[in-house]
Amino acid sequence: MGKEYFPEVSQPIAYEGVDSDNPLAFHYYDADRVVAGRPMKDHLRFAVAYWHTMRGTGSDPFGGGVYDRPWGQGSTEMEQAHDTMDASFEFVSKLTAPFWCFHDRDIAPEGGSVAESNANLKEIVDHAEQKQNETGIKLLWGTANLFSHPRYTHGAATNPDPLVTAHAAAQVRRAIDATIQLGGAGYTFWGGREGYASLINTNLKQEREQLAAFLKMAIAYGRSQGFEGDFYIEPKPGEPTTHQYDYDAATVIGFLHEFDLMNDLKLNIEANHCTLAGHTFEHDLQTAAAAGRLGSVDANHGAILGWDTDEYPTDLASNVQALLVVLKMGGFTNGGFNFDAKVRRGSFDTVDLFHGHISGMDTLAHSLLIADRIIQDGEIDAFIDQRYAGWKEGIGAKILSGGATLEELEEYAAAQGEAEKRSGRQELRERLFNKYIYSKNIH
Ligand code: XUL
Ligand code: CO
Repeated sequence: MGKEYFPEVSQPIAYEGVDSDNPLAFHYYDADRVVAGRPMKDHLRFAVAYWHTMRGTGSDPFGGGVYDRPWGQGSTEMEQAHDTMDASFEFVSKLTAPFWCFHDRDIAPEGGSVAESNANLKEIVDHAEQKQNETGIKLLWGTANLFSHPRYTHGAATNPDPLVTAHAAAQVRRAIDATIQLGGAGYTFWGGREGYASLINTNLKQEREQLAAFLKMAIAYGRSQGFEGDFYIEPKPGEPTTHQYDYDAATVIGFLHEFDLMNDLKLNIEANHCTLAGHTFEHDLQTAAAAGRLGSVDANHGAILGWDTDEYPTDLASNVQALLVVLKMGGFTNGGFNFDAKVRRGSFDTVDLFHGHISGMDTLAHSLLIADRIIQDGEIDAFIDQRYAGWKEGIGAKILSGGATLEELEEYAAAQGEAEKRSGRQELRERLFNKYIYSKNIH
């Protein structure tokens, strides 16, 4: 074995149960424990995001990097890239997460030409493939960074200059190749700078057409190369552009319908993006799942700062609702929970990367247990079911099936008289939901 980057964790993180006081142990995540018919690890399919975990510097809008990572000390960028890959697989192995995720430019530096960038990427992907084989860690999804390079300032697929779009296409082609070589279960498109700041200088109609054409090209390429995994699109309302074309789950579903892409892409829903859009995490998850298009999740949390702070998920109530959606759709196919999360600027130590991930994994494992109990108890579902009982038969069923008319409904309303006012019992439901979180002692 080469250099050890995380000597503070000598053994893989183990499950020790809720009574453990060991911070470097799981208190809820017990990978092989069977819940709702499958092991926890297969429900949750945890992935570590290379960009935040390995390449995060602690920079924020008010100051540059503050971490001195031991894997960033090599004398050339390629040497650093190789060291970072080794460090990453050591981290993910010790964390016992089964998957990782990356952008092309996280793992290998951009070169001075398309050919050099491609060669850098290929060299590091070969290294990653060897590490995957050694450790058994798999790739949840790959993606291309189409937002950091200055050429992408006005967008990639939606740039006014098709030469910029061609550079983006070159990157996506090779990122898909890399994903295929690494056996990736998915490939993600996040909008990056696909949006605009002002309509005064923007052709909105055409930019959306450009984006659709680009996605179609990329999907056709992936399938022609034998990629059988899922393609995801990840909604986000703003940041970096003021108006992103992939604002939220509902907007993306409309876009997919408009451009006949509904069968080609699923959604990768990120918690902090939902809250930035003015929704809850569970709202966007339910919206995607209702359309049959929930593919994967970027797990994180955004507090009150008002930007995409990518904190580790710790909000049990919200994540229980997330797990309810995932369990009720029958679990992920190719997706999973990718920690698109980072340690705070002041969390300087490499051990903080473990604390963040362990915290997130335990939150989601605990949420899984609670969601499973809620489904088994059936009380919450029974209440909702009862609330909509009128739609199961008679006039309700007729409306839903498309068999009713306005004239017929007018007649029905006139004959029945006024509808009864029925309480939605929100306050009671909230209290009963909280019992699952706080007082039923589920572990
Ligand atoms: C940005 C974001 C990305 C995507 C992948 O907010 O979430 O990291 O997940 O490009
Ligand atoms: Co994300």
